[in-house]
Amino acid sequence: MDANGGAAFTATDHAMMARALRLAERGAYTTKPNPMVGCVIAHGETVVGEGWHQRAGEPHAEVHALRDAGERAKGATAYVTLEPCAHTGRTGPCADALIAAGVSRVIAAMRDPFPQVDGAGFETLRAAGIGVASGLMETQARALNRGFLSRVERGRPWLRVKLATSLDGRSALASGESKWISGEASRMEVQHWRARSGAIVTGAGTVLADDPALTVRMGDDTPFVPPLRVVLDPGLATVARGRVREGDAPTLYLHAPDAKPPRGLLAQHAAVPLRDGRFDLHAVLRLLAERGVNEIQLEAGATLAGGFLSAGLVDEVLLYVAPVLLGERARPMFDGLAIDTMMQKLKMAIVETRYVGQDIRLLLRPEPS
Ligand code: AOF
Ligand code: ZN
Repeated sequence: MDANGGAAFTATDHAMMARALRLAERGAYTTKPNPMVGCVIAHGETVVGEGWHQRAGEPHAEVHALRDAGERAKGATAYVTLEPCAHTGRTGPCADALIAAGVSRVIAAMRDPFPQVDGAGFETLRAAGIGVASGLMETQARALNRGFLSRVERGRPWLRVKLATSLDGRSALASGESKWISGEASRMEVQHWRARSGAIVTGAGTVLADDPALTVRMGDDTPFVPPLRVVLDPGLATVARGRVREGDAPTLYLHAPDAKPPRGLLAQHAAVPLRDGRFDLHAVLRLLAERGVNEIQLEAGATLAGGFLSAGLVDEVLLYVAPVLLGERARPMFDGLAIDTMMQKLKMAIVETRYVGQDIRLLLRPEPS
């Protein structure tokens, strides 16, 4: 964390940063692959400008807030949820814009680990004589951009497994049928989780069994950037069929190195190395990170979900438990977990619990073993 020069943050500072964080969140469905960023410009308790980053390629949060503030930015404090950028990407450096507008102080929630920024924004501001502090509500700011941070810091997207199960923990019938375990309210809500994701990942088995479209259908005109649909299909057995090829979102097929994409295949495709005859899941995540995916939502069967979990690559489980029983012949949530003793049990922390219609939604995070 950057030193804040020993400055203690006041209650007003906290209120302003909380406001900036709420503004940032408005970009949840549209900023990908960029982070969500919010900015508030204030004199004491008086807000004179606010803005948030709306879409990649469009102005950053600070630029919107500075435009909103106009002349009143002079001598003000700018609260930003992420270090102002110092690079010229698709937009000019925000640090320069803040200097030009004459703000006297910049308070950031956190440093931007993006290699082209990474402290350079703070340096530029300090060199211009502006007071800089960082670390205010950093925990909340990191949580907001856990996908972007995961991609930049770990080189892989944040991976959320979405599951709908029965009370007895079953995710599909033995036949593969899984429509519908959870209720309509849950299925509607899943659309919002899809909208914030950079990619929806599934397997060939799910394409054959369920024929999901994997598009976002929120039922209103909320703007969103469609997530990439990714099918893990080693032999490219499903490229000729499925709703996953239709609709307004791009589709990417990942296949084994020796699979031959059929001539005339319009969808994107890429080879991923295998390990013991199965996809190297680390390589899958690396490839998606390189393509700018911050957050993945895995909507697949027990084999793939179990594979990612066993590999220690699952960050979050979004679990809808419906009040039904499917019995012992139905499929489990995760296949392939080799657990024989209590010592080996996989622990999850419950982050959040709530009702959605008749279902219970749990948000879980696997605990380090
Ligand atoms: C900021 N304020 O509101 C955002 C920032 O392609 P560009 O030019 O939009 O640059 C994207 C990078 O800029 C992104 O990866 C992240 O490091 C930073 N995002 N920075 O000062 C903002 N969205
Ligand atoms: Zn910027």
